[in-house]
Amino acid sequence: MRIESADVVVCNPGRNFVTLILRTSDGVVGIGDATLNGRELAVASYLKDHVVPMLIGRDASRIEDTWQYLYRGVYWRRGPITMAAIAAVDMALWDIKGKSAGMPVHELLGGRSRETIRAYGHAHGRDVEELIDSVHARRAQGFDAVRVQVGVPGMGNGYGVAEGRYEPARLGGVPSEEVWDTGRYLRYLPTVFERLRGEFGDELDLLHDVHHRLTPIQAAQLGRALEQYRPFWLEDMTTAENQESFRLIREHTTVPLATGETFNSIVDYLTLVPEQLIDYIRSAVTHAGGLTGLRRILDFGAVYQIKSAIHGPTDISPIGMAAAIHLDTVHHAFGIQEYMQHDAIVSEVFRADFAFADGCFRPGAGAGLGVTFDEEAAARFPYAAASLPVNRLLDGTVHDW
Ligand code: CS2
Ligand code: MG
Repeated sequence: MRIESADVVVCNPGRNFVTLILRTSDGVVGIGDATLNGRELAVASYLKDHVVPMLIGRDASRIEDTWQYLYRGVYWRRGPITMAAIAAVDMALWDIKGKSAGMPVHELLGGRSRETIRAYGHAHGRDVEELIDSVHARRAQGFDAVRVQVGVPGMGNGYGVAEGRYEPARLGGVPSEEVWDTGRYLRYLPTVFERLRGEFGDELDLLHDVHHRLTPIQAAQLGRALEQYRPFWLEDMTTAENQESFRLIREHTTVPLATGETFNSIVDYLTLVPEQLIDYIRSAVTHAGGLTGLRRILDFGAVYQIKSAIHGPTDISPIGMAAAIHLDTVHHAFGIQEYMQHDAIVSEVFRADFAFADGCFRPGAGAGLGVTFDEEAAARFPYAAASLPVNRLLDGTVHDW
């Protein structure tokens, strides 16, 4: 079975997505997600101009060889653009293999290790009252784990908080700007967790995303201050380019730590994992080289009892979500799956067969990834430039977003 042709489709049913379509000589079609928020056109070009010419004529059954061919064969390894492109090819080839075998991808990966896949939802509010209402709404959907983000008084809408639905990329080729003050945040957040525990008790798992904004010692302070509220995890407490910085956090707090949504390679974890500096691996199938790439990372983490928490924001398409759910179904070191929930309009283009109910996913039984991509519908939603915000401190210094 040879790869005969490929298309790269950038569409915007409410937000931009990048989809790779591979067509084979046997008439089997595979699809993959290559969405990289705010850099969609860069990945689309990498695929169209550099990867697709390498794929035409290749044996579609050779998933591992194709992965290595695209990873080692291109010299310039790793990075978000490259690994998102490789991820899309990998997902499409697993989709083709499943369709050819008449089996869902999770059967190809080794079969079920669990019946349900626990998910966590997103709650946010401009203030604590709005946040509490948002948590109640997630509880009503059956979530027993909820990520909580809240505006900090005097700082407008902080990270993860927006009018209506939260979509991090804002329309326009130039980023919008947000303001941040770490001191106010560190003083305020413990009062929010105090209030949430008072409202929801101890059973509900509360997650929080710091989104890279603290120094290691500030992260240690926050971890200590929140320990009494038993967070399920604190995510991206500091930027992890310097993986060793997590040593300082670990020395001071036992709060579980999650990081890695901006990581795209096993190399990004070479200090964090063996030194057990984190408890959850956050990379996405779509950003970490696909099922082939991410499974390697999860296997590495499992040696150190680190669990998966595959990234599942709205800037991962339903194809990337479906691939994540297939891997969640199989991998022994499963922790939890993020589910930010796409707007209904997205299902005009992408129709996935996985199910969500009572706070959990159940994988579909359809062959391959179990997602259909409607190219005609996609054409009704053309790309629109959108950018992630830039964050500045009160004195104007650019800060991590
Ligand atoms: C967030 C993401 O879901 C999360 O944990 O960090 O929503 C992140 O803001 C976006 O993926 C950025 O595109
Ligand atoms: Mg995050």
